[in-house]
Amino acid sequence: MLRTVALAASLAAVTPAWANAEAGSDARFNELDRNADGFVSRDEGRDAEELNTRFSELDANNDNKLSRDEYAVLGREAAEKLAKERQPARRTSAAGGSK
Ligand SMILES: [Ca+2]
Ligand SMILES: [Ca+2]
Repeated sequence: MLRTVALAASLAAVTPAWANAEAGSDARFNELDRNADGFVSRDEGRDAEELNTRFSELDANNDNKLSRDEYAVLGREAAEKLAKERQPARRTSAAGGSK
């Protein structure tokens, strides 16, 4: 029982370590929000590669700017992707299927 709790705690502690100036991170948001109004406008996001094609999609409330929360979705995605990549790919014995 105690073991489960300890495992959950250690997992939670690991999460924020990757956050630097990567796409979706808080630091990156601050970088993009040049006028520091708490939103990344379309103009501010123009140079951001990660926002080029996804601005409208991320702008959940359609006010043409991304709040910290809306932008953070990118970070969550990146974290999930990373987690998936770290998991060993499941191999079936029937390898060699062509696509
Ligand atoms: Ca701004
Ligand atoms: Ca918005």
